[in-house]
Amino acid sequence: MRRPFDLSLYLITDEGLAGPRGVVETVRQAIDGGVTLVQLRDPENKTRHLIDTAAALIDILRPRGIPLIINDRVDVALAVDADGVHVGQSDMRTRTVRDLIGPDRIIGLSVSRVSELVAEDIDPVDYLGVGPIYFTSTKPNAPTPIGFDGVGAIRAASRLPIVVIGGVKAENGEAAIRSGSDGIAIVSAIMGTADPQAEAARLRSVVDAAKAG
Ligand code: TZP
Ligand code: MG
Repeated sequence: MRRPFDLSLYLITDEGLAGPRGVVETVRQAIDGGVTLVQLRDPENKTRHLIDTAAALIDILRPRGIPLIINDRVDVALAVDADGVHVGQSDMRTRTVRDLIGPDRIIGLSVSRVSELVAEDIDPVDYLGVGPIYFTSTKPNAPTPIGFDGVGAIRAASRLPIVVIGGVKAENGEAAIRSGSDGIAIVSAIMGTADPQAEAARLRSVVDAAKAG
């Protein structure tokens, strides 16, 4: 059975933004604020460092029932028994990811336009990461920003759960949910802030209120 997940407040790690506080401590504080899902994203570091970080994250997340998704690295996900893998348009094909990680783990796919909703790529996928909504210096080489109108087009074209990413913060969280998204994916607004717990709590209350309204 597919492992359950909640996209409401999806924290994506960034070691540079975490600074001396570190990724694991930043995540520990943020989950106390209400993060519902965590992705380890680290395109820079060596494999052993990724595995050590992933294992440390699982130690704090699993007792709370919060899944850990690994960006791109199927080998790292399997090495630590993570809950899923997130891939982009030029990463491993999703059907290959599914073959490797089995039926129970979660697969996320980044899309920025409707033309990327190709059936054979989408079939193995459990949720879509949609964006970037706005330009963000966290990923300056990301595709052209699509705004919330772009999210609406993808929402209309797919039944999969959606989480929006790219320049999302408390101020536009309500608009994100109104665009048809099931949650918000956040890097800098949590990883790069002085009080990750307080910021996560603020973001979570925006999402919960928008979903209730
Ligand atoms: N993919 C598209 S935009 C992005 C990623 C990983 C970065 C989002 O970072 P931020 O700081 O939440 O805008
Ligand atoms: Mg990738």
